[in-house]
Amino acid sequence: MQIVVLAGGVGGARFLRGVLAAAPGADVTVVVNTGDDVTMHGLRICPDLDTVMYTLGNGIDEERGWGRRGESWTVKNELAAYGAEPTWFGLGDRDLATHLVRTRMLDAGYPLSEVTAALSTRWQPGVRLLPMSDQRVETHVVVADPETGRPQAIHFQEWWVRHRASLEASAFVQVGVDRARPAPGVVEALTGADAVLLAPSNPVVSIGTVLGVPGIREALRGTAGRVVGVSPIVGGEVVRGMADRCLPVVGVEVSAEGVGRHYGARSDGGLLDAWLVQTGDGASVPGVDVRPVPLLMSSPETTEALARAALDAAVEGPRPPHPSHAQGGPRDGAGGR
Ligand code: FO1
Repeated sequence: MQIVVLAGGVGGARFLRGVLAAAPGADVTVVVNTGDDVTMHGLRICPDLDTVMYTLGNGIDEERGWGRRGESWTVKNELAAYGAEPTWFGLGDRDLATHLVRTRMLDAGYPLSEVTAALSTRWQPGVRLLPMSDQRVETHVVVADPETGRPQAIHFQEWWVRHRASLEASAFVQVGVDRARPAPGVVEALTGADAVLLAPSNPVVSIGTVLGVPGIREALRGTAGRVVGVSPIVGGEVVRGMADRCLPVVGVEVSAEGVGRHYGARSDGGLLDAWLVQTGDGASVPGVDVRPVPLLMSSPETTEALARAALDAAVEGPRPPHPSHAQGGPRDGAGGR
């Protein structure tokens, strides 16, 4: 079975663990957001690629959800002793080796997709890890300058890490996306997939950024298989991250229904054939097979069950919309879980 997953950082990486557990023999390709990428202290950092690679390679710090387990911060502290900005971004000693190898390969002219494949040789994530593009795309956030009140754009990492998304954002701009092309293998993987899954990642700055690369949305909509999304919003709340700070900026309600309608029905120019929402989160998304399932990835078992529900939705044909589903009521027998 050919599975393609669009993913961002922490939520996407956790979901992928479930996909690998639910479909051990499948051929899984992950198309990862690179809009969070940033250059700091002269090094190119790819947070979402690294989070997926470390998580599936069993090197992630589970508590933080980013960076390496058993990390130390000697270099970070030495940089701070020099007053070398940015001091607000945590670069761990082990993590630095990844950025040093990646930066050296990029400087030597290797495209990001080849660099990622080389780094994955060590980590063996068990999936084909593809950046959404080999061209640089960076998400910048338009905020009001604290002194002058005038709009200014800051890098997503500064907004998220330095300011904890506390600055009111008026827009997200994916700098360079117009010149970006899907990385090698992305379109082919999407076109030939039996199942395309939208991980429960940030619909705006992660999934949205991937879909913004010219050619990716079209390839996804034209896929041979079914497209199944997993809501990142549970009970009107974001489980982790800052989707609740991002969705209002693009005029989307912070709810499973809001995000489902934002992605839209594939039969109506949108993306989704099916949409997994938290049991009890009534969500009506016209033209989409909405399936209430337990969404919280609180253990390997629940994560695997969620991934299996997504794959079930991908392999079963469209089910007749059942009135009880709209209210997240009990499952019917046919195809229910
Ligand atoms: N997130 C933080 O909240 N604080 C940090 O200091 C930080 C450092 C960092 C370094 C490398 C890396 O790959 C990720 C890092 N992150 C940090 C997480 C990162 O901001 C997020 O994972 C994504 O960009 C958002 O999904």
